[in-house]
Amino acid sequence: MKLQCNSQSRIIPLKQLGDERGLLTVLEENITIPFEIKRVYYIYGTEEGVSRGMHAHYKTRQVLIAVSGSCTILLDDLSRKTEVILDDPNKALLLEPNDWHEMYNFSPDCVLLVLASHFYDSEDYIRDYDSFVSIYREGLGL
Ligand code: T46
Repeated sequence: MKLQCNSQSRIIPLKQLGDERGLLTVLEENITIPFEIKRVYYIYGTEEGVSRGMHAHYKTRQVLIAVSGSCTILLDDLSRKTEVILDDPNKALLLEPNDWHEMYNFSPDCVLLVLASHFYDSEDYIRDYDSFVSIYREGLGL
């Protein structure tokens, strides 16, 4: 399956395979996922009212999929802020390094699967919003 990423929404629709036994969705690096996958993690058991994220990255690209339940992602790439509801295991959200992101409204059954282009590195995080603005405004020449 070819990558179909709407650059406006960053949503990657995933192909659902199914038969009488149930459903199956495939993720392949550099095919459905537009990078080499170095790391996989998942977020679950999030309490009501909790927000996570609130950072951007220097290098890491990521794809987020709510494989169970739902949550909301706020994206801010300095040109616009977008809220995306992930509530379908066949809907993936591409996060670029310069996307400031926050995750909230987790349903109790939410399992948020994340595929990342880089190994974990705490130095790859930009956790201060003002720093994010100056780093990416300079980078984008805004
Ligand atoms: C992101 C969003 C979508 C590790 O040791 N290795 C890892 O690969 C990750 C992802 C986390 N950690 C440790 C670092 C912290 O002590 O796990 C703890 C929780 O991580 P954090 O507070 O960064 O979790 P979130 O949900 O705020 O953010 C995570 C990712 O860290 C981040 O890259 O983009 O999910």
